[in-house]
Amino acid sequence: MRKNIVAGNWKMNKDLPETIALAEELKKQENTGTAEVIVAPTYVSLYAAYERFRESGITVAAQNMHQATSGAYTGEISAGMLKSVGVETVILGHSERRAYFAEGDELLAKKVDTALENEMRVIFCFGEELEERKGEKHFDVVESQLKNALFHLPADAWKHIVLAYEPVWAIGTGETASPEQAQDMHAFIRKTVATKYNETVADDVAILYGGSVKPNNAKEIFSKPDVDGGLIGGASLNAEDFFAIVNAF
Ligand code: G2H
Repeated sequence: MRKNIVAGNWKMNKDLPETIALAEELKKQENTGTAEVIVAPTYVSLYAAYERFRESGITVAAQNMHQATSGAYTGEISAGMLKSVGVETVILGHSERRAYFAEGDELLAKKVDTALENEMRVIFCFGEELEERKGEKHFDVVESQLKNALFHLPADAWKHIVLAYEPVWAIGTGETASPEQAQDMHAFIRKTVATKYNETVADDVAILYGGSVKPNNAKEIFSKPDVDGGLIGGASLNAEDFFAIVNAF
């Protein structure tokens, strides 16, 4: 049975002292609902966050990683390095990585493989751009993103995959997909996974929604049957706001 997950993607925000301060605030919050809570600070703050959250019920994720295990890749971070600082989950394929760092599905497929080889859990992000939605290509785009980056995986690898549908036009724009638009796409994603694999794989995979989720819209979005959680950007930088979203489950 799939679980509910609320993950905070801090993006390039919060230096080390700010990370520690926010972690202390987050630890004061009470999780009154059913959602697993994950936060993704920047690389330099991961270990400090991991230490602060130990035994708090909150776990730490990285926002990216390199596809190679080690070597001459100046400026990059490997899966093994993440594991060595207590990080077991990695966000891959975020639209900002795709847009600003030219990450495409072929590269992302390699990153997914490396993460899984290192026994990490992957939060895999994908979603269509505004023009694609306007041109009614959004279902095709999403299907091809899944196919190209994930459908080479064997069925049993899917227990380590979390999907995060993030329509690019709703990211950081204040514009949210309506709960119905989110539900329609999430149901399509689940059906696509069921067609490629089987009903069990599709039923068990958590599908998060991301894109301007806030305390005032989380409950309605999360009430949809195929929305199993959220990947939260802006609103994850404030402890009360983030937990208002966590507790929308
Ligand atoms: C989408 C989301 C978090 P925001 O990028 O991944 O950010 O909630 O600020 O739209």
